[in-house]
Amino acid sequence: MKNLFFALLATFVISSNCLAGTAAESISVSDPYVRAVPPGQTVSASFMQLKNSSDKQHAIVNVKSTISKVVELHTHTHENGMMMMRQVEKMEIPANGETVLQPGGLHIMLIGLHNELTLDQKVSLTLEFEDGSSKTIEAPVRKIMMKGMMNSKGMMK
Ligand SMILES: [Cu+2]
Repeated sequence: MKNLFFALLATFVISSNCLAGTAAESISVSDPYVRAVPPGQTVSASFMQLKNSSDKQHAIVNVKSTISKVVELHTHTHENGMMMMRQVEKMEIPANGETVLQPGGLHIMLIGLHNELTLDQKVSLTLEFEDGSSKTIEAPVRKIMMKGMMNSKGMMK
């Protein structure tokens, strides 16, 4: 009950804009998942939707996880007709806006997986924000169709 009271109070304070909350308080994460990969593949990626309920722009500046040796923030760019991945310093979430991490766009790259991923396994990811706050989420492993990334022969472009 006490927690509910504080949750309601926090919501009121943030929505009334008297006091700006931390990035972790302002950013909500929905539908996070990690892409299932074939056995032997040691690289995967995580996707999710990030919503900012504050009047201030926030950004993810780092992600930590024990699932892989390295975790990087990536985006995709088209160069000479090829889809290339590129590391980015941060992922911005605009004030009162949304940023979507999705196949073919922004993603959290998991490099050097320590173990094979199993379907529905929960992967713990800690999102670190520009103001030093952080949020830990559980992203289940899911099979995904690489929508829009296959050509007519079903090959990756
Ligand atoms: Cu990548």
